[in-house]
Amino acid sequence: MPDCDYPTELPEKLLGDLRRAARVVKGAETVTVVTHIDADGITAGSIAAETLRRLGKEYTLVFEKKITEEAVERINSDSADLVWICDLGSAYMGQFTRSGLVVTDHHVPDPKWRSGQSSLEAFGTVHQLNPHLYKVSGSYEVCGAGMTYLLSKAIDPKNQDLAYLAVVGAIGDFQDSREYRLVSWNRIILNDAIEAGDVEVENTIRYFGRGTRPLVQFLQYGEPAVSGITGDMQACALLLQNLDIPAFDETGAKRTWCDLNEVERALLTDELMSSLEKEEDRKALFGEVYTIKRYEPKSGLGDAKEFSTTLNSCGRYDDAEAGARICAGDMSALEEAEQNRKDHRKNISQALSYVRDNHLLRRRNYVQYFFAGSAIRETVVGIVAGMMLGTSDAAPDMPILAFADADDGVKVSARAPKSLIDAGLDLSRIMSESAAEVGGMGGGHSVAAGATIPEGKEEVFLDRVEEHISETFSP
Ligand SMILES: [Mn+2]
Repeated sequence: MPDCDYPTELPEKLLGDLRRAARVVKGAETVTVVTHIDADGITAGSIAAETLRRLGKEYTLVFEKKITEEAVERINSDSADLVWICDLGSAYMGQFTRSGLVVTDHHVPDPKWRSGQSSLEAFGTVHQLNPHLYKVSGSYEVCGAGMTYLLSKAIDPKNQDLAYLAVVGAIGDFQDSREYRLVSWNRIILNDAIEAGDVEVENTIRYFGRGTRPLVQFLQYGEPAVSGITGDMQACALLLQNLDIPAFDETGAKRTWCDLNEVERALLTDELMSSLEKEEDRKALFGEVYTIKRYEPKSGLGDAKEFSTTLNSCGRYDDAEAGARICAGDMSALEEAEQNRKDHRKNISQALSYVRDNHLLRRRNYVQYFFAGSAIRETVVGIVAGMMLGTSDAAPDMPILAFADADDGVKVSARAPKSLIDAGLDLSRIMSESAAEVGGMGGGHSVAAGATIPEGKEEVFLDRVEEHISETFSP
């Protein structure tokens, strides 16, 4: 799709709103930053924290898995002059009663707040910066870290050197999965990062793990799938052999995509591209990737996708702080992250086998689902659901819902195949409405959404979800 379909400049209204919010941040002496634990949240929180550090403010950085009633209470009673919430908060605007609040988020805002507006806003102390308020998508046009960066830059243009973190956040939130590249406000932010000399755009194979995955696994686990190669380790090794591309270097170390020379890359690209029949798959396979220039490819931080995966693995294992230290350039935190990442891989593959070996996947008319109970961590159950969707056990044309025990009820993670999204399915709305109908809370994005519902309501919840889906697709 040509660039002209997306804005290449930020709207005046946003710039005005950013300037007003920037004044509030600059006017505060003490600030509490509250942010989400995923890659987008960690980069957002890091941008906010660094911005405040540069301003000489007294600040603390707090991570929340999500906004619970207790979190709302903590935010409302926080004694800091200002609470700056990143990558969270918009859905709960109506519940915040404090003055001194800035929210930089991209999730669907609380509709009541939108129409009614908080009375505090009249005094200029509550500012919500969210793309939905400007009719811009929060799924592929800008993320939480992006909104946080835009405010950071409005506070001081010198903060352009933090733009690369917003690029990492956007990639972490799959904002490139619609066009296979960053577009719209994300593109504007990307251009800032390029101009600052921090990011380079490369056109190449978009498989995960350019710098860290051994070549065989790079091919084996790549998406989109290439028939005869994907999922088949021996076929991948054989392909490399046939193309005369050594899988090991002279020292016996496994080579990665980044180790390949131009000729080797061209050969492999050509082989993969010519094996794909669908134009859409070819677009997904070959396109933009984002290189973070300050880091070595093998560090796990040299590519935006790998960087965000490192941060996500920190967050999922209750160590978002290590992620924030990495964003601040503290390389001792990388070792911790590496351990987190190993645990993460092991956990996910064990969880996936658990669901498959025990034949937990069930099918209804419109959805497939499984109950993981306490066998799978609620923080990884969504990934497992997404991976299940790609296996032969699952129906390829149905949303998948995964249930796992959580501290405050039952966590539901939902993923939908792209074909259904293109046909108009909005998981975010369905999860939010269905959850509300059984006394829970939900939301998220159109392809990936979640909810927390009271224990014992699982079946009723599934009924509600099915009703909403059938309404979407009935004429
Ligand atoms: Mn986000």
